[in-house]
Amino acid sequence: MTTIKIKGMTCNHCVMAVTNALNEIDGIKNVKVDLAKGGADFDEEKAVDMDLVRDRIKKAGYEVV
Ligand SMILES: [Cu+2]
Repeated sequence: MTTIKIKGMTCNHCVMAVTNALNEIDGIKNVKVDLAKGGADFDEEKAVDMDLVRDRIKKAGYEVV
């Protein structure tokens, strides 16, 4: 399991936006975004490029820290 910290999430809409952004990335499965912790957990079915993850989260309006 991979855990990332995400800055900028304030409500369940943000959780959904981040969840969708992660789910769209090839190789990422079992996404769980935690608003209280300000982070996300996911499994990598195959190696995932963290720069891509950062980029997609940023496009959704948030920041991986
Ligand atoms: Cu929100």
